[in-house]
Amino acid sequence: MSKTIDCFFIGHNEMSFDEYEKSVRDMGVESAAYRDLDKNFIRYHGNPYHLSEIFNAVRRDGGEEGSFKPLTLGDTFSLAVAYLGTYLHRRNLTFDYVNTFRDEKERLAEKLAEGNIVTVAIITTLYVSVFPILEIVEFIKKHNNTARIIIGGPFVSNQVRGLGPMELDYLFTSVGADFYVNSSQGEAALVKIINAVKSSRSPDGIPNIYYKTNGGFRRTPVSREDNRLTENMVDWDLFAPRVGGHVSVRTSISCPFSCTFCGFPQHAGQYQTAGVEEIRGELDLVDKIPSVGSVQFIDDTFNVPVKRFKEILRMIVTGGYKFQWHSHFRCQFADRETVKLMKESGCEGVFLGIESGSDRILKIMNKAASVDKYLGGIALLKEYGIPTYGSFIVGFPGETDETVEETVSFIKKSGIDFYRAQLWYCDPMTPIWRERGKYRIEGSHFEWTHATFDSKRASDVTDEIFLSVHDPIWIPQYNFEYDGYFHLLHRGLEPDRAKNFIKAFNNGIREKLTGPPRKDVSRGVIEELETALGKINGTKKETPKDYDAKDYDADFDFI
Ligand code: B12
Ligand code: SF4
Repeated sequence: MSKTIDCFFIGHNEMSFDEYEKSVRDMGVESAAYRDLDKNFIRYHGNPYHLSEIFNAVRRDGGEEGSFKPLTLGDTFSLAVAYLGTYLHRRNLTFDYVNTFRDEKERLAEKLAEGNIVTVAIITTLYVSVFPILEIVEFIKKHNNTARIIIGGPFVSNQVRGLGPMELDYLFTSVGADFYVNSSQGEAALVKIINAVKSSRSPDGIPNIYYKTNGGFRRTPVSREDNRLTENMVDWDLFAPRVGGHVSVRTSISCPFSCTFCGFPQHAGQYQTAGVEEIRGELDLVDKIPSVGSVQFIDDTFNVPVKRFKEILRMIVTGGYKFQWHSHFRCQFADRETVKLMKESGCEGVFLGIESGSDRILKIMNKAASVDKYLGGIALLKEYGIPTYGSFIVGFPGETDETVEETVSFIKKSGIDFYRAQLWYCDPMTPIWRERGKYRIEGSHFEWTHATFDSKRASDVTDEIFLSVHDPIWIPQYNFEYDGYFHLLHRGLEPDRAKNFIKAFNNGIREKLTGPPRKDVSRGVIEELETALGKINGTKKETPKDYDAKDYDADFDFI
């Protein structure tokens, strides 16, 4: 009998895009949600393909099947698995994992069948629907009937915030797990659940959970977890053999700002940061992993406070690390010294949450920024050759035709390399909701009206921007985002080719939105895509040999 695994983590389940597109289409092709999704895919061989899938398809059709590893979200190692695994390991609990469900089903089935797993934990970082979770639970139950199933993470917290007690009980019962953890963290609850299961104790005294009883799910009292990031920097040595080209690192939790369209700081709890020495410790481990070429710092405001950011950058420069990095960046705080250090430390690009080109809207958003400051920051980044991506919101309360014009003019003239505009998502969990009387906000989510705009018009305007502004380059969101651009580069595509590939894909979407209805994208667009990919220089930066679980099982000394 192999050693007991106290907790088996299941990372991201990338659902079939075909089914996802159908489920959103069921809301109506004129719904704002579908129109938003429509700018993320083209039709090929009769099916919808998002940008990563079309990259995979064009390369496969070009005859690269053998050694080719498809581009998926799993290319970035799950930080939740890394973080929770480290946390358990430091508490003498054993763990194992699959980084992605879809790609590692075979291994997962084998592991589940061994019968030595105490609990299975389902990570929900990127789920906005229950379907990927249902598929995982069904799979677990098919292969194992003793392990207790625990679900936590953002999906669970979102449901708890949005549903009433009866709906929640119905959802939890239908999903079929034994425990649900409601916390923006949840690692402390996880340890307590595992220990309770191992010693057959009642989980009743564990805060922030819902657990199965004969009469439905029992909820325990809420008490915010406040685990210190500095006490749980990820021990990448535990994962090194199975990490590919990309990892995420976080140096802070939550955010010190309070933009009125964003509920993140409130959910994520008190803002906390790790010190430079702790970050150095983690980056030393990351850099030791031969395959890692790119680090994404996931902090929402990595460059604030500025003094701390410069210290981190100096540390990276001194460390002489081999990886490049990208992050979110608040460019209104950019100064020459910072940007120079960014370049020297291997910054490959930044994501700018610009949101609007109108000072009046920025004020309503409480962005603590101005158009002038943005322009100054972007100019500096450009001077040092750091690629920039700007993200914009259309239709925020206060928006008018004039402010939209200001935003369009900003997108065209600011000098950013990439952008995307998205209609405002009216989330009742965000600060602006408290001012709904003032702005006469009616409806929510993707269907809303307010005193000066409505979601239908915002969708029209967003389409117009997409159709008319070709430079900078629009980057589709679904399964790609700005991050996807770096993945293309690290797979050996030259920047111009990667840009041409994205442009060709956008041309396919424009053709779909404006041309006569057609079953498939035109041959002309496919040729553009093929030309952009050309012959990829696969030897320099291609992700290393495909991961094969069998090669690495011997390395599991943490189990
Ligand atoms: C990086 C990132 C991405 C990258 C992911 C790259 C990758 N391959 O990993 C990209 C750009 C692809 C992405 C995409 C999306 N993202 Co995103 N993303 C993030 C970001 C910045 C970091 C995620 C992360 O790694 N966090 C670090 C880990 C450690 O935190 P965590 O997952 O919350 O896990 C902690 C706890 O929640 C808990 N936990 C998690 N799972 C479990 C399970 C159990 C059992 C337990 C006990 C605990 C537990 O333990 C962890 C340690 O405390 C977050 C914002 C943020 N700062 O977290 C948004 C975020 C996760 N994304 C979000 C969204 C909405 C999306 C999109 C849906 C956007 C869209 N409309 O397309 C897509 C979804 C994917 C897709 N189909 O395209 C939302 C929320 C998602 C949700 N589940 O509700 C977030 C929170 C941003 C926000 N403020 O709204 N994203
Ligand atoms: S949008 Fe970004 S900076 Fe603003 S509150 Fe949200 S996480 Fe913080």
